[in-house]
Amino acid sequence: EEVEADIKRGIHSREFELFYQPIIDLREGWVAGFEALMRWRHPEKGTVSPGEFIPVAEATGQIVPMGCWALEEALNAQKRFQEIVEPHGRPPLFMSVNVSGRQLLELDEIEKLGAVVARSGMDPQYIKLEITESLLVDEPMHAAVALEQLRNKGVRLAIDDFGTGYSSLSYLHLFPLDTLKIDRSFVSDMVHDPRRERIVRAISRLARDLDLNIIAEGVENDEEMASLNRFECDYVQGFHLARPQTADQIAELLAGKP
Ligand code: G
Ligand code: G
Ligand code: MN
Ligand code: NA
Repeated sequence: EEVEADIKRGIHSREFELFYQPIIDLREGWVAGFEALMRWRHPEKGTVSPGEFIPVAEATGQIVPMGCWALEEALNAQKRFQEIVEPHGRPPLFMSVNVSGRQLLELDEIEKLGAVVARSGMDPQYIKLEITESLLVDEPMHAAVALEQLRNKGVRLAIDDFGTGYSSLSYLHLFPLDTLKIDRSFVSDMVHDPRRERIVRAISRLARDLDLNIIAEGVENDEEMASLNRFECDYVQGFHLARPQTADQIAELLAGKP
């Protein structure tokens, strides 16, 4: 269809780009890592957000090669960023990359992701792959096998948008997860809605009891930061801390205050 052909053209014209949003260690106050977020610099439409093209790319299967490209590109950026902070004695920065369920349908697609990791030369323990909760809920048995396969490459796995699917609580123990990302719908406005705040607190406790790292998404103000501090949340991500930015902008930021 039309969008499919436009995506194909965009890939050939190198219009897709990754932005990187800093993820902050709440206790230390420093940048601990990044989430890579795809953008499409369209010649006529301007910057197109992933919400518009990822669903199409998933339906057509184009997300499979795009996802491989994104992983490779993000790991290059991670290497660049690490080289900036390393001389300052800082721990390695992690890189978190979104992976679509469509990329995990076949064994050799997973092997391709593994090959990209191996070729990068990066230590896989600092690479996180973000999987949406819905994938785990829709196809738990397939997902368990696919994630085990990925985990065997040494990468870490994060469950994204946690809390937005149906309850996947009964499945959590099935998956070799490292990190749980609380969806921004719970974080936003939680200081004005005690119920949302209690949900965030409960998810934080759950994550701690299951030995999972926790990242709160969509942090937009100091009040939210204070609550997340009380809940002993590990990491925060949101416009209040930093917006998604180009690799060049991140390099500048890290060089300025590493
Ligand atoms: O940056 P933005 O808020 O517009 O991103 C919206 C959503 O698009 C993200 O939450 C994420 O799930 C998805 N997304 C962004 N980049 C990628 C990517 O590289 N691969 C996949 N599969 N999804 C992505
Ligand atoms: O689906 P996923 O969680 O991967 O989406 C992350 C998206 O959330 C990114 O597209 C990013 O632009 C967006 N985002 C990041 N921080 C904030 C925030 O503080 N507020 C809002 N509204 N969106 C955010
Ligand atoms: Mn994500
Ligand atoms: Na999310």
